[in-house]
Amino acid sequence: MSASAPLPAGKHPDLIVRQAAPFNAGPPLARLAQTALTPTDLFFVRNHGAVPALAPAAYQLDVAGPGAAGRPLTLADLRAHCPRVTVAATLQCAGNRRAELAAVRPIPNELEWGAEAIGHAQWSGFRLSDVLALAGLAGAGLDGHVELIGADETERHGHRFPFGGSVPMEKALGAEVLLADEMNGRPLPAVHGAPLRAVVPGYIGARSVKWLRRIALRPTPSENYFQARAYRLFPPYVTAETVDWERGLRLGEMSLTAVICAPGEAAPAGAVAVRGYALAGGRRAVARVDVSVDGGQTWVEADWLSAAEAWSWRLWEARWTLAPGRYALVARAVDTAGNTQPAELADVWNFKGYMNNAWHRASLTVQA
Ligand SMILES: Nc1nc2c(c(=O)[nH]1)N[C@H]1C(S)=C(S)[C@@H](COP(=O)(O)O)O[C@H]1N2
Ligand SMILES: [Mo]
Repeated sequence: MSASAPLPAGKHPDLIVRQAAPFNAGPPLARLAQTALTPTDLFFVRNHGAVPALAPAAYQLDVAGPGAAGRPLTLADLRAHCPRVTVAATLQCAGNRRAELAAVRPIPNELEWGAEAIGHAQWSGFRLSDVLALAGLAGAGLDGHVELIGADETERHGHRFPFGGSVPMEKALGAEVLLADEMNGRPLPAVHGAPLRAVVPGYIGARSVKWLRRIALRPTPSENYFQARAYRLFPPYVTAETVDWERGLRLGEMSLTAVICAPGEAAPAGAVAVRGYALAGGRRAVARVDVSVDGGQTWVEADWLSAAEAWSWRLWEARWTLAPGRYALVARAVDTAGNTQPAELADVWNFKGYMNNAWHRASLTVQA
């Protein structure tokens, strides 16, 4: 890292920096697969603008909607009136694994993440449903959307505006959806959205809006650029030149994925352990991970290294005794609904580079 772009407070020097300013970085893959809970200093950071300086004592959250009290909420209000809850949840950027797609066909102007834009943490704070009730919005029903707007600003096409998005009301009222002020048992770090961020388990990371400034109930999804335009999924045959933005699928729940994290490019001959993570979208869970060392001709079922829990990835491991040579590793998951992943990158390629969940491949050289 250059002296002009220092590492944000509390972040690990081993992070792979994809962009220095705004700061975007994630951990080396081998480190990701080591612990079910990702240490905060290694947890990936995805920022669209500069980190806003928000003093906790002066912090105010605006809440708007039919019947809203109108008065902004302070952290003291939340702490006094909403029960504190803790949820372990995996956060994944919709752009995770974009580099593999960009190798198939270029994806200009987007961060080329490897498979490190994911992490699993314990988030503690207040249920969004309790905060809405505190603001006088308990009777809003299940229709509509909850808009979440941050305090950071970014620039697109000559306009400056805050990062934001929305979540369907039915999801927003789920007991797992939090406004968090703590991460892994410590105060939320500034780069991760202090003093208060949304955590929307099962959804793409972009909906977990950081530095939350405003919540609004709306009949339709947010008009914010990052909901209305970005984070839409297009088929491989649509390009930046031919796109009709309204036709793109608005991303919400994540898709099923599995990634090989270790042992890396080389290993000594003998016992070799292949490790990685797997994640199912929404409320679904991963049922099985298949791993191959011969490019998908033969498969073995991986063992679990972590428990099956709602909203959580699962770490897995498969072991072989391997002679010296080159091996083509492949991993794919199956979820509890029997869904599995597409084999080919070309089938999931899209010009924004989102939601790559093709079979994950890695090559391994076993040395004598
Ligand atoms: N206000 C704000 N919230 C945001 C972002 C942002 O740039 N600004 N990035 C989003 C995206 S795209 C992701 S993937 C997650 C990343 O969260 P993290 O940086 O804590 O890992 O935050 C989301 N929340
Ligand atoms: Mo993201």
